[in-house]
Amino acid sequence: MARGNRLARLAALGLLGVVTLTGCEMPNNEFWRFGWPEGITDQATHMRELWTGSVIAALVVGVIVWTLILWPVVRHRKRGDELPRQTAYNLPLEIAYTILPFLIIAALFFFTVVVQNKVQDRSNNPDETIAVNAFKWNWQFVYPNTTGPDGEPVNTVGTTSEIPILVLPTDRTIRFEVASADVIHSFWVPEFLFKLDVIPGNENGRDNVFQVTVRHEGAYVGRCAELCGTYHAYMNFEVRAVSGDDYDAYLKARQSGMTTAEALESIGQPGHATTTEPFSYLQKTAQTSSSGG
Ligand SMILES: [Cu+2]
Repeated sequence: MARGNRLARLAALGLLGVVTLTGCEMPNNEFWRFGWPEGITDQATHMRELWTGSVIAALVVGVIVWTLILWPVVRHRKRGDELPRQTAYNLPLEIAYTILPFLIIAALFFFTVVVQNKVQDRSNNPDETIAVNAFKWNWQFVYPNTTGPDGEPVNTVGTTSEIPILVLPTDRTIRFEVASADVIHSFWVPEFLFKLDVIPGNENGRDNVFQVTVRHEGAYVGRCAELCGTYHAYMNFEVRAVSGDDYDAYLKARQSGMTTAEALESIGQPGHATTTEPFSYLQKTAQTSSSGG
């Protein structure tokens, strides 16, 4: 009787875990994120929900395991010299021990693959395509569907004295095609919760491709996440996510001949990076502090 009750309770808890995992929307606040950083893309939202669901499932399993440990410790303490009933070689129990963890792993694997497919999905027709070129040690961002005054597509190149700013529209599907001119770099915007290795040598295939939909306007730092040489640490850029209208106005301004900074200022944005400093600035600071000390 009591055992039947317990089993029913275990099953109910397991069911709760599954329902929680399959639920369309996970609660999103500091507590329910369980330390997960808040991303700014749809893809990041899927990843966060997988994390929240996984932690809830782990806690459900944890509570069951803690109960199974603590309950015998408290209720079945040694009461005398009489040996308690021996239950070794309990076949049904051992089968359950084997199958249950397998089911748990299968469920986690299933939801991981579902989310991975969403994150890596590039089947949607993108609204915008941006070509990213990585080189030692900076970035070039090209808007291939535009034509600047020189007849070439509008682009922004970083230098040692200027952080390249990648202007992106919110609420549109953006396809990134990343290429490297030399060694392996890695395109990483921490707020996307995503990084992609930039493998050189596939200019024709453009296999380094991913898509995101950004949902929050703002300035976010971007980095190279692959140790690519001497100045790897200074290979930063900035993502400036703006409204679709501002994005269109920015591209129009660039096509009319404005620089990145001028075009950004024309849509009411700071013309220079706000999230990170260019290499020359850091170098100067280092020199000043070492000569001062
Ligand atoms: Cu790099």
